[in-house]
Amino acid sequence: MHPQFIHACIFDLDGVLVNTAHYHFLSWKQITLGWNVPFTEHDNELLKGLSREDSLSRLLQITGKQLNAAEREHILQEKNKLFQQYLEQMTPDDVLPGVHDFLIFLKNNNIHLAVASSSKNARIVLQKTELTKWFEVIIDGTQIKKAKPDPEVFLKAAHELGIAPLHTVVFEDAKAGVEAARTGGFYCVGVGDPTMLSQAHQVIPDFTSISFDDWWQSLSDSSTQVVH
Ligand code: B16
Ligand code: MG
Repeated sequence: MHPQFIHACIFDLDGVLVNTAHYHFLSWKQITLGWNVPFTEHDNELLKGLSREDSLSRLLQITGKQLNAAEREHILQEKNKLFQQYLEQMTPDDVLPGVHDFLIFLKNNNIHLAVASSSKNARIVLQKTELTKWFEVIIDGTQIKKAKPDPEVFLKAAHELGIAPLHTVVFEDAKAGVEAARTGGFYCVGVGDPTMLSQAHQVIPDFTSISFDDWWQSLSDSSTQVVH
């Protein structure tokens, strides 16, 4: 992909634009403490990007815990209550470092911007962190039938922007999200740990550790690479 062919960037929300990925972990952690079973940040990597329901299914697999349908429903509500308590305290300071500067860089290059998140809380998060104004299109967990790793959320965002996946870069911090982006035919930049995100075309640690101009140029090489 050559930079001149990029017309849009689509951002995952939790873990890419804001630090809510950690709040999801803390909420699930509190649930598992109640069950008296171990659950680590490493286990949590497998839940990232999945819908709330799919996250619970994966959590049950990991911990070996069994729940009936009513208990499942109760836990889903409890987890969301815990998560929403963290959201209450969110401010623009929760935007991850380098994000604002990167959005300015993209706008200066006339790139269209969208958010594509599995979260049903995405709009509250964007509002609390004052990020809403940056994005022409926002697709969240309430607008899709199939969550990541299905590409629906990204395809819907690209469709609403009116730009083909071929001309769009997706930024993702989750394995399931990288898979979704690649299945949808997008160029995918992983944000975080290269060992977890090895299926991405490129992996960057975060938005503070790259030169935006160098990154822009690096898109010319479409083979998998890690940008330090
Ligand atoms: P909610 P993203 C995802 O958001 C999170 O990564 C994932 O951990 C969470 O389970 C999912 O949203 C659902 O969130 O419970 O708020 O509906 O990374 O796709 O922006
Ligand atoms: Mg994420």
